[in-house]
Amino acid sequence: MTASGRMTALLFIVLLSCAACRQGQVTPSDIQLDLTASDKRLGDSILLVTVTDRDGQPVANPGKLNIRADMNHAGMIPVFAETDQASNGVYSLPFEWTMGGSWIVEARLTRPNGDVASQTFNVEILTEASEHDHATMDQGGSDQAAGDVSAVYMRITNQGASDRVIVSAASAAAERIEFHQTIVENDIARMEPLDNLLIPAGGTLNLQPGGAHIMLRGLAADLQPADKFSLQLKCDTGEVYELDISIANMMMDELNDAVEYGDLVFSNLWARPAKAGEH
Ligand SMILES: [Cu+2]
Repeated sequence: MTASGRMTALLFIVLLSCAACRQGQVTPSDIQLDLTASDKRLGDSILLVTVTDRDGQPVANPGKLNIRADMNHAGMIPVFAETDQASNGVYSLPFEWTMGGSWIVEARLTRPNGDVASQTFNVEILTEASEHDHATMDQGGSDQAAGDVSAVYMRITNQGASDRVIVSAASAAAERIEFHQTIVENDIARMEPLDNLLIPAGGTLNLQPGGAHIMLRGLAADLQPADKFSLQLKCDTGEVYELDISIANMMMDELNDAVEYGDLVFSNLWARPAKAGEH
């Protein structure tokens, strides 16, 4: 890239960076958390988390702050940070955005008395390349709202002696369902279609953020955290597996939802919350 191209790209990034927007709230009503990032480009940044009371005044001794940042869709391993050093109700944490894309950042404050206040924020880390990929993925789908996609993750273990191939998926929750693989190049994640999902004999396939996943497009209704929907996976043997998918912001430790169909064991079935588009 030429120097002027680089400048243009930088300008592009700066123009497209939007403020972190508050997403969900699980917090005692007398504590308010706010989060801003000094830099919303790939790489080093500083997260400023402000703790105020119900009158909007800084909280003097807020407690211990934990940060967990997950990528919304084409995700990677979560990034964690923690500190107990606040100055006049403001925490300042060095942080690294490891990928371009949409992030969900959870700020969790443990008060000195043990109370927990937690708040999640959406942060867009945009790059010229990720914008391009986004446009490529969405072509032909200009009628879709930005939130009109979700991804399903799960673990599938094959206890049998022969390979199994999942050839298609269907659900009343979405118009179109595709198998994707997330590819990371130059710190940018993009998705490539997969023809099918192979679970080798005696092996396990993990569908997870940053890897293979089942993509839902054209949602029939909002996918709300704590709700469930059903998904049917069709095997090359002709069998159809009926699965309950939990909707969650990020992977739970254990959902204890394992279900067996013959040699196959499905577990940790979850999907990202998302808003349905206008239909
Ligand atoms: Cu995808």
